[in-house]
Amino acid sequence: MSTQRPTPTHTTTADQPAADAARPAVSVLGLGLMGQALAAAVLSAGHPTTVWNRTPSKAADLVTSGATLAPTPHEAVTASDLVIVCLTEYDAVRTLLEPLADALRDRTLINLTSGSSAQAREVAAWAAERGIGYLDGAIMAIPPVVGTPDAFILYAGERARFESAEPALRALAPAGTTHLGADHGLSSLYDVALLGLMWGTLNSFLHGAALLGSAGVPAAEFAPFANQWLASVTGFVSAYATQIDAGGYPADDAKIDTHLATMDHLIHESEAAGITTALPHFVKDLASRAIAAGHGTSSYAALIEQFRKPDTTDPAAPNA
Ligand code: FVH
Repeated sequence: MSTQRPTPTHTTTADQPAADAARPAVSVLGLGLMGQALAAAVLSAGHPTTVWNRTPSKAADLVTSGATLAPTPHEAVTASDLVIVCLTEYDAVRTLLEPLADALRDRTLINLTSGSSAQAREVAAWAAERGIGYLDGAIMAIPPVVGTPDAFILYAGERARFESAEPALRALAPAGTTHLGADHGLSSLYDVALLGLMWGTLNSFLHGAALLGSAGVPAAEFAPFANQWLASVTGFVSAYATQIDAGGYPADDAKIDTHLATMDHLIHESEAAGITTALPHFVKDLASRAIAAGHGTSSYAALIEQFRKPDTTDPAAPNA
């Protein structure tokens, strides 16, 4: 992943271009690590940019680069039709925005704070009741990547609202600005689904690195093979997605029975190396349950049925 970050153009506040249809004014509330990157990206793209932060000193670099620091959140909101908010969590967003409802009316509010789908839908309902256009977004990038072609940001909410904001939003993710659908909860759901994918993948890499490390293999020697294998795994993802949506799991590649035997090898090698077996045991448990449900000769995609079940602690329950 590239860590290139756009360098803000150095202009004085007086040089700040007037808002026009192509580059409408944008306000950014919240200048943590991410908020500063968001504001720098819109500023670099030529949008007149107003910023506000509870701790004003965090705006110093942006102001040097040409942003206008609003003394109050109300003044930040009224400076632009497009208002981006990125705080630590939703409760802080609600507390900040509640007294600004009148000022936000008829503007587009874009919330890029991480939270749950329920919180996103709740803020959307609050905004709808007050005549505020609302998009909820999930940033799939770290701050240095914002504004580069590697960034992608997923938005949920009314499509027409997204389309009118899209040209400005492209400043944040020039090659990855996507509308998911009208349900405001979708961005949060995608966010955690993708983060879960990342953690699952990284945990498996780390387990493999620990296993190979026990034989004196440096992680840097394992990494190229891990990356090559991950490229193959992306092919499995596409093929299994088709099977999941079709509700049938023909084992064109390997049966779950075959996977299970190899999972035992991973457990035994981990035991022999003196490293944790928690992850391979979890993986084997899922496969065993799928086999118990009659999917021994199905493809690996049949495990979806195990993921669809709630957890239970009752050993007599079918999912236990
Ligand atoms: N940083 C990242 O890589 C991830 C990438 C994916 C998306 N996340 C989410 O972005 C939200 C903000 O994250 P951040 O990295 O900018 O976080 P901080 O640097 O800690 O900045 C937090 C800002 O929130 C302000 N703030 C917090 N509570 C309040 C409040 N009650 N009232 C007003 N502002 C508040 C804080 O202000 P201050 O402490 O500077 O005065 C910062 O501006 C987050 O949801 C990530 O999950 C980032």
